[in-house]
Amino acid sequence: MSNKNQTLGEFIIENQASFKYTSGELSRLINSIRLAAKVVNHEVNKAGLVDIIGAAGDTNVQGEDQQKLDVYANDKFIQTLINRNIVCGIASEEEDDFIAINSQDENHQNKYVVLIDPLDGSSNIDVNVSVGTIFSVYRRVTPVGTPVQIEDFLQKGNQQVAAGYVIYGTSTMLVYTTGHGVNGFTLNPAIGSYYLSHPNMQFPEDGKIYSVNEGNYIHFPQGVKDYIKYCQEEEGDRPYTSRYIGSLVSDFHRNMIKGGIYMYPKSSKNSNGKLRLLYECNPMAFLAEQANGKACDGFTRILDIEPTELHQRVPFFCGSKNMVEKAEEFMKKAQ
Ligand code: AHM
Ligand code: MG
Repeated sequence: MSNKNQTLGEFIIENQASFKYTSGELSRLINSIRLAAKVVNHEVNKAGLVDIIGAAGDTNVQGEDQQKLDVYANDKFIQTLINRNIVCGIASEEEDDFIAINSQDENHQNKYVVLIDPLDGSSNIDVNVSVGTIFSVYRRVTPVGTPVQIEDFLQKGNQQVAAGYVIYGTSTMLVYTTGHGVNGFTLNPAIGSYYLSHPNMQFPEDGKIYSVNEGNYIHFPQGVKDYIKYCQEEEGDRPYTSRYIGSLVSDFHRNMIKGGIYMYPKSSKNSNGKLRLLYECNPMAFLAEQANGKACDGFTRILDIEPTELHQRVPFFCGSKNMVEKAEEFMKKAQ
């Protein structure tokens, strides 16, 4: 039984037997993410003190400015996973292509690939707003001992074996699932350990918060406009509250605790929205479903979408079940 004094390390050991495949590899993987997250957390927290913030001058594959901390977080997560020799491949939102690990070594028995958004919402760093790391884990589909291939990464979200995020907020939390519910651990910075602070997290079935960048309103599809108007109507428990941080992990985390919906729809400017299926939407959708919530692209379950490329974008609606279903209803009606 889980208890609130339990550390993440103890929790992983205790729950290892309930993982689908019990070689201990997945436990070691979560362990290295927890370690890298501690290092990144330290760096994020001192961003205001040292001159580390600001664009690094590079642009990532989506043509956006990279902040220095993005690069730092990307390097830390990749290095930790490579050094600990736990995975056979990594794909990162900050890298153009996937990385094959130990691809020359036939004895290399690692079965898992990790997809990661090392520092999501990084445009918020220089204004001291919470950012996060998002990760997603799959079993490779090509034979163990051979170099990983693109198809190991282009799997549907319903094949994920684990997913989670780290939120670097007023406190730092690691929230993850291995398909047996969602648990949240808070870092005690004095000791350097994560404690189970939020066991069995659940989205309330209904919520009163909607999170969307309303600046894009005129570019949204009619169904989204109609749903937003519905949220604002004076009726029953409406109008709902509008809350948008612009940091997916933070908006999701709040909505999971309080009840709400997050939307990044397509628009006349971005035909597939902004968020990436593999690095952002799939892991958050897996977490949402494990927490009794729901995630879709407006019509289709996110976890059933067949990925066609690493950096693919999809519209994203995610949160409390009844709210997401209501949004779907409006989308369908307006079609
Ligand atoms: P990023 O991966 O470049 O950080 O972008 C993802 C972020 C999400 O965290 C956030 O919800 C969204 O972009 C905000 O976008 P916008 O400023 O267009 O509303
Ligand atoms: Mg991102």
